[in-house]
Amino acid sequence: DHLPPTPALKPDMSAELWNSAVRVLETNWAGDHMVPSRRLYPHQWSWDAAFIAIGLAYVNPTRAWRDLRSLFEAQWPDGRVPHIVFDPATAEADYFPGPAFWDVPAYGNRAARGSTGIVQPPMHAIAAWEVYRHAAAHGANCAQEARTELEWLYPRLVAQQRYLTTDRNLGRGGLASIVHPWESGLDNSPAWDEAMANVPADLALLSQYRRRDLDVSDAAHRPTDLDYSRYVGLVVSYRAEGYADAGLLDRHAFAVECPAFNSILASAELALAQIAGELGRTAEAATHRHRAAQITAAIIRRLWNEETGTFHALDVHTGKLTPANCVSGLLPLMLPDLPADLVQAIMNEMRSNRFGLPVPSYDRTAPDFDTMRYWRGPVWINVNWLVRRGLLMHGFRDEAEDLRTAMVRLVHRNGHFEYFHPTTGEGLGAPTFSWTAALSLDLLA
Ligand code: 9WN
Repeated sequence: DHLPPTPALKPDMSAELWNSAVRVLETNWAGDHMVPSRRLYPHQWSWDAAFIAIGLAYVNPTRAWRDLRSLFEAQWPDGRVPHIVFDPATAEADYFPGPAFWDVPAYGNRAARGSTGIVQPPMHAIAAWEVYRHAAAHGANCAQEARTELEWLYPRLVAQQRYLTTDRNLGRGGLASIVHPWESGLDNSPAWDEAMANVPADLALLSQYRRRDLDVSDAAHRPTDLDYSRYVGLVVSYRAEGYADAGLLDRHAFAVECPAFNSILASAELALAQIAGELGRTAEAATHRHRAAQITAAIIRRLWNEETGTFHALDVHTGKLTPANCVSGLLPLMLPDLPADLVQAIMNEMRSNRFGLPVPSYDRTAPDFDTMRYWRGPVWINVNWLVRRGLLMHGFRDEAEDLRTAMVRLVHRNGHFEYFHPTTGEGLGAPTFSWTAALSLDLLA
């Protein structure tokens, strides 16, 4: 059940990809932060900033730190890191929903810049540790800068974890709930279909606004209007009480525990343990390791499905696991303490005709597998990068190398697209997308 060995990459291919990735990151740099894409996403996004920093570490670590700092300057007093930090130089009409729609309360983010009130997967501790590890290669000044930035970030990363593990422990089982599909970063994933069916779809509400994304991308590649009407309704619901989390379950229609989000949450604790160790905070390092073990145990207890042999999202309102087989169910492979039988089950699932490498975002055999539409089929570089991390974590070196080579070829052949057609490899979505470029650098380094 092993793939045939892949031929080595040609040096000129690697050089071309490296140079084009650097150009994308140059184009998308906006002074003190990176935009995911100039036209489609003209602000700063949370988990994008983490993936971007991982790549910038090789070519411009100062910008990697600057990007993370810009994001965390917009952190809320309760510790939440907003999923978008708005650029005041960008017009409200250039992205929907913009800052006026989110209307976050004055006690919200402290920065002069506006933000949203929701979060995204907490990739930042992982990114900070990666950038720090690579900084020394750039000389003494960069090593010094890295130390200063890591010390600045550490308490903020801890506050982010506290918010997610405490205020967002809506299901009371030790996992963080997402309260909007945008919080998963896997926006229209079939993993939310069941839970979203219980969210009122108010198309009249949506019709009061203009979907800017449809002006700048192909509608067949984007979530539907029905999806968007629910997205907007969920913001209105969370916004009504100033994005407060106390009692949220009783007044908000969507609360889900995602295996990918929570695997990243646990991995962030492990990265914090390494950061704390580096900063000489030995006792705190042990606490972070303990928390990672607790989150891992809760993921297994709450999200594992014996029958499908994979992990699924849990709808907190109904207490049911959602049936869809999505890539998010494979991401607990990132967890170093995952028991061997569960690692094996994920590997079986990944090697089956439902997935294969590079992994699509959804089960290829599902009747509603959609090769074009966003998180319902296409291949994304960031999730494949996370899968590769998991493969390396558990010693699957050949598959990790095959996946690396496949990703490099995909991007080299098709461009730094936001996502890719899962059978033809055609580029879809935004054409010069920052995390595709940034993670290409990491794959080549
Ligand atoms: C909503 C920026 C973001 C990514 C998400 C991706 C997409 C936004 C959108 O773009 O979401 O947050 O407008 O569709 O799904 O993962 O962070 O690149």
